[in-house]
Amino acid sequence: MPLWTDLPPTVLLTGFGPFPGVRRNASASLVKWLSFKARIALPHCRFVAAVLPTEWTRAPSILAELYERHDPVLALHFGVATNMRGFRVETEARNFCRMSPDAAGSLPVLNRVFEDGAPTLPATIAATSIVRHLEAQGYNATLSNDAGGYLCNAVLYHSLAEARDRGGRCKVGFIHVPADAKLRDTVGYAVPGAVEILKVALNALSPAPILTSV
Ligand code: PCA
Repeated sequence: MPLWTDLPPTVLLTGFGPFPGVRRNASASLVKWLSFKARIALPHCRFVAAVLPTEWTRAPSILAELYERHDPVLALHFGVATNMRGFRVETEARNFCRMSPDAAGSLPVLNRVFEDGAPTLPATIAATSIVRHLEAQGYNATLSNDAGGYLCNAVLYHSLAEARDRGGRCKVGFIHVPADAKLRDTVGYAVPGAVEILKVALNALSPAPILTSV
């Protein structure tokens, strides 16, 4: 019987479904393609891809189930944003929810993610190294300390809190990609770029589960 240490480390990848103003969410196709490509590029890890509903209540509860079921070492979340190019690597989540209706037409219960939560939680992936590496590979990438006040920020906050409460082994990050990306941009640009993000994020883990040349 294999020891638990023999099990491949699990990476959780999430995107989002549609929401008001975005009928086809590019982050959903991104994570599906990414998990497929990542399994080939990084065979020592197990990749789990999920598309979260863009809903204030259901997204965090599904996320908590995913943590419980898969116990990931890395959770990388993707969502779309307007007026941007390439990759926007978020460095923190704010304890703030904008009063905007979700995909089910509901508003957040509170204007905060957690009533008593810290004002901000820092992302725990190697954000600066990721941006440097992406740029060196010819991708357009920026750091951002403003993930917005909608579901992307809320999911990042929930994920950081969940990872912290589970002992901090799992590193957590959020990447915004352009909302107007066509499928060919996703497959030809965002997916290979996201594989590079995974390489850097995984190599920064201690101990790194794999050795890759980045
Ligand atoms: N973008 C939204 C939520 C879902 C998504 O893909 C955001 O930036 O909050």
